[in-house]
Parts: sequence; structure tokens; C-alpha cells
Amino acid sequence: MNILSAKWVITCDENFSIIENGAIVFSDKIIDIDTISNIQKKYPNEEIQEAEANSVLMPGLINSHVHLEFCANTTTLKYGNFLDWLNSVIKNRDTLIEKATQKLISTKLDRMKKTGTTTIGAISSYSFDLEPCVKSPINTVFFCEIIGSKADMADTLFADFKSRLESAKQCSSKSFIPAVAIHSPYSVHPFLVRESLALAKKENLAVSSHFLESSEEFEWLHKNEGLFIDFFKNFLNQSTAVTKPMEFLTQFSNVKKLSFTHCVEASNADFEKIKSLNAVINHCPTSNRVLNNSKLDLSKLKDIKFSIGTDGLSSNNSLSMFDELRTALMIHVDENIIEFSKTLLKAATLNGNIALGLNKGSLEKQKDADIISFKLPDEIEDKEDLAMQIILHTKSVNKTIIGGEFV
Ligand code: MCF
Ligand code: FE
Repeated sequence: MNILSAKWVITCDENFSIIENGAIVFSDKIIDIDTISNIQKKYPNEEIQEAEANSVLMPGLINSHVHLEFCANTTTLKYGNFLDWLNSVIKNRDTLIEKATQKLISTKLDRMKKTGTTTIGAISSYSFDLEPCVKSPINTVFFCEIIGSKADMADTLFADFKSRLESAKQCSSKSFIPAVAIHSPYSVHPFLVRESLALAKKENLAVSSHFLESSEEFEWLHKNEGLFIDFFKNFLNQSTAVTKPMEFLTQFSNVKKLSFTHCVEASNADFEKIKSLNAVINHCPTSNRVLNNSKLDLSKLKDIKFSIGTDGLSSNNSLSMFDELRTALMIHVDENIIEFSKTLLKAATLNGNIALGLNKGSLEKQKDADIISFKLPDEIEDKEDLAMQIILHTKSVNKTIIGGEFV
């Protein structure tokens, strides 16, 4: 059993409760959480340190959507327009993947840990990131990706997907959880969507898909028009989209742990469907900005929960969740900065947990003991400002605890 104390304990529970001079008792799970003085009374035989000035304890951050296999990209890929990006991915993919060695991926994971991330949703296209994820103390929900829009390739692609998923299952542990990623409505044949979802449902695996990331995707899916025409004609000899957005979403009924990434071009009807599916939206603000000059309209989400993802270095300059939170804070100018900061910290913890279907994301009794500790640079005048000041000032953490272990 361990006890940690801090000046500020940010629980990231539903009400965003904050305990001043708080302490957390934990083993692999959180046993108790209260003020230091109450914990002293309840555990009289344990010595509890006094809280350091400006110290903070909060749940570890959950990056609900990241592509580690693309982590070798810095300046290579083209930004500003989705189709230009897509063509540059096709052109440079082999070189980038080759450069993303296991060593490089492990370095990136270490850096993510140092910047406060304790859990990731890793979208894996080839399983080249499997070993680094298994070796890392960071909890990984490992989404094996299925992709391919051509019917005549479906059997081969499905067999390859199943074999990657099987290998991931061999590595299952409490910190490595296999899951299913369906790349997107434009790139996956309905047969593959149906079969991979049947498998996910049978085994109660988490499922995630990119959804309506660009206006070009919208035009193609709804009207078989726009810049996707040439792309599909040239690469796949295909002239119509394989599915409509609503037909695609309907296939996800009864998936228990479900998230859709981006959704910047989703319609009101799509959002209603996403809500009825009980899905979480993975919001990747930097990726949307650099690939599309776009931004998720949070006012359309109403009761839909959103989590935060960095996406890969294929569409970001950083895998740090604090960097991503700062970007989110800066681009959503319509939101009140004080209240929105609280929403964002919950998105990066509590909601990330829902997207991935785990038992983490808040400092509450019985939850997994995934905790980060760091210090703010100075005193806080008003406790209401804590979330905002944390987002503005935190670059890295001092201590990381995952499943009760100091890692
Ligand atoms: O999320 C970004 C942008 N949208 C779609 N896909 C990817 C992203 N970063 C990497 N990808 C991968 C995707 O998983 O790109 C590959 C897929 O395997 C090629 S298709 C664009
Ligand atoms: Fe992505």
C-alpha cells in the first residue's frame, strides 16, 4: 500500500472535484482518497508526507488515438489539404514505416510517459508497433486496423487482419488490450466492416473508426463527387463510394466500447446516430488543423462525450497530451476558458477511459491507480483556475504511477 499527498488533488470525476491538501491511498487500485487530515485519521499507522507547495496529483492522461507506426514523420508529409496529405502518405509510406524502428517507437513512448500519458489507444496498421507497446509500462489498447475497399481483396485482407489480431491476443495482459480499428467509411468494404465487427462483438473488444474527417470525404460518401474521384480512379479503379455515412454507422449497433475519430464533417443526423450508439468522439485538434484547416464543432456534440487524441506524427508535431490540450484550449475560442479547461482535462482522462472501455481516468475508489504528479510554477490565486493553469503550464511530470507501480 502507498500513500501520496499533494496541495491539489484533481480527481477528474464527473463533477471535477478538487481536494485541497489531499491524499491518495493505493495499491494497484485506488483504495481511498480524501483530505490529508482525514486520511491520517483513517490510517493512523501510516506516515503521510506533508503536501509540497504547488504540487498536483491527477489521473494519468489518456491519448485515445495515436498512430505510432507513423512516428518517423516530421517534415515529409504535405499538410493543408486532405487529398494532398493522403497522396503524400501513399508516396512516402514505405520509407516512413521503415524509419519507425522499434527503438524509435520505444523512445516516443518514453517521451509520452514523461509528458503525462499513462494510457494510449494505438491504431496499428501493420503491428510493427506491437513489441514496443507490449514492452512499455504505458497501458495500450491495441487497435488492429482493417482497411481495403475492394471486394476482390476482402478475403485476403480479412485473413491478414485476423492473424494480426491473433498475435495481439497472444500478448494480452492487464496493460495490453487487443481491439479493432476500422479505418474509415471510404476505405473499408462493408463486408470487412461486418465481419470485423462481428468478431469484435463476439469477444467484446473495443472498436474505433475514423469518420468524416474532411469535406472531400463528405462529398465522396454522399455524392460520389470531389477530389476523392481521381484518387479512387487512379489507385483503385473505383468510381463510387462503398457505403453512405449512415449505413456505415448503423453497422456499429451493439458495440459496447466504441469511438469515432475526427467527425469534423458529420451531419446532425450522424451526431444523433453516434449518440444513440453511445460512442465517444476522439477529438484530434492539431490533426484537423494541419490536414484540413478544420475544427470539430463542439456545440453540435450536445450529450456526446469527446476524448482527446494526438493522432500520429503523420498529422502532428508532438505526441504530448499537454501540447494537444493547449492547442484545444487555443482553437476553441467560443468556449469560456476557465470552464472549458475543466472539460478538456475530463476529456483527456475520464472520457478517454470510456472510449477505450477501461477502469481508469479518474481518481476514485476502485479505479486503477494510474496517477501523475507534477508542480505548478507558483501559487494559485483562485482554485477555479487550476485546470486552465495546469493546461497552460505543464510540460512534463515528476512521477508516473501505472497500476500502482512507479514507472
Ligand atoms: O488519422 C490520420 C488521418 N486520417 C487517416 N489515417 C491516418 C492518420 N494518420 C495515419 N493514418 C493511417 C491510417 O491508419 O494512414 C494509413 C492508414 O493505415 C493510410 S490511409 C490514409
Ligand atoms: Fe488517425
